[in-house]
Amino acid sequence: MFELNEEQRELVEAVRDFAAEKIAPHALEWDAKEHFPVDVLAEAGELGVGGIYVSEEYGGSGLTRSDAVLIFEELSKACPTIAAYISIHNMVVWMIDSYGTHEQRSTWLPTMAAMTDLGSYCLTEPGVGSDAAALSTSAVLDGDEYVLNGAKQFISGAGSSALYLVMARTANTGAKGISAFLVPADAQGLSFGPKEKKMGWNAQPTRQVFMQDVRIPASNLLGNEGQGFSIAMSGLNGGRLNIGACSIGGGQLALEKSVAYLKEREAFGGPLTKQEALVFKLADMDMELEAARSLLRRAAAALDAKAPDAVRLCAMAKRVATDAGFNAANTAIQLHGGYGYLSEYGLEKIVRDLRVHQILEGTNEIMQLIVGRGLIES
Ligand code: FAD
Ligand code: 2MC
Repeated sequence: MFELNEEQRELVEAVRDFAAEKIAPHALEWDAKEHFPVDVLAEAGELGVGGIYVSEEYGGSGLTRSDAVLIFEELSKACPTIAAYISIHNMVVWMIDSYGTHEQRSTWLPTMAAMTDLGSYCLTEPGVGSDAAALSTSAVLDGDEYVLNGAKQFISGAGSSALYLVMARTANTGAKGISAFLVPADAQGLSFGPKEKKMGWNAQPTRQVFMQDVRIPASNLLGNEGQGFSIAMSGLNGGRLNIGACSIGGGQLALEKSVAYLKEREAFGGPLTKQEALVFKLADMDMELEAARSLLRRAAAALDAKAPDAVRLCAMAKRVATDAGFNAANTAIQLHGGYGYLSEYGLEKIVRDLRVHQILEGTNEIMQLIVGRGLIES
């Protein structure tokens, strides 16, 4: 589980080269200018990261969750924001591939796997985040169409995506009354709020999504009526792993920058690496990242194997990895002194980007809730 095979090593190298050439040199500028690089995403699609675990038959790469966490760690060393958006897009395409009809899959997956069409995952609402099963966006069957009404909040990629995977209520039966729908960007009555001003994740847009009498063909229902919550949650299991991998990638880069900096920075008659207190901080960063990485790979293997404890392990890994990544990046700022606080050193961006990983795709408290419930219920 912990040693990469030959194919995985080649995959990691290809993604690392792509990220170093196409993403890393521009990451600070995209952040400052709030630029969403859709052209580079299409190039990432050519590399095969637009449908990592989508079947090859529909244009995907047919890889595993264990491969995906390697990919996201590498992408995120270049830019956690771009990596995380690619992960969200992958949640959407995986859900279509796993629960869609042949027609839905052949309509959407080839262009989405190529990332010439982008996807957004629409679960959260203005009044409902953690308690997702309480969502109120409605979908009512009218002849051979569903009519959707409601608002979604904090939707990544909104305004740029071609497809919105919307969770909406078809019955007043809690989680079991939720269904998933494929809403194309050109659907009448679909509109977007202004781009949110954020602490980080600036190289991807976050907007509200509004649906006012949006009519879509009944054939755009993904899976069955009432299956939407389960579809949404199963998409999130992999998303949580990937977001953890994005945090480890960002944290790892912060660690590497810190090692290089302490070797080079002189104070008190020698390089800062002579200060054992600082080297202990590096050691802690390394240990915590490695521990998180190991748990993440274990959780990815469990998801690949459809193991009964996969949900719980994904939740554990999400919390541990997003905390480890953020803490490493935050410590890196301290180790760089005043320079760590300057944008050009790239560390404050990592901290800003990784902070939200502790909040989204299920807050870290919700991860505790999932793990805690498992303990009490077993
Ligand atoms: P709340 O649920 O209101 O929680 C507030 C606080 O209470 C949190 O600390 C939470 O952990 C805590 N809390 C709540 N319930 C409990 C409990 N039972 N026990 C202990 N603590 C609890 N959503 C999407 O659907 N699609 C997206 O693409 C998307 N992208 C996002 C991008 C960004 C930049 C951000 C900031 C958010 C995004 N989200 C997206 C939404 C994100 O998933 C939610 O913000 C998150 O799930 C938390 O929901 P909330 O903000 O409503 O907080
Ligand atoms: N995987 C598969 N199934 C799951 C699941 C998971 N991770 N979590 C819940 N389910 C199933 C569960 O097994 C149950 O099925 P059944 O009725 O067949 O037994 C059903 O879903 C209902 O689950 P619960 O009874 O646990 O529902 P409850 O409402 O009590 O709690 C909770 C669910 C809190 C775990 C869920 O609402 C949750 O994960 N909330 C966090 C929301 C979230 O993660 N939002 C992220 C938005 S996306 C984002 O941020 C992006 C950046 C894209």
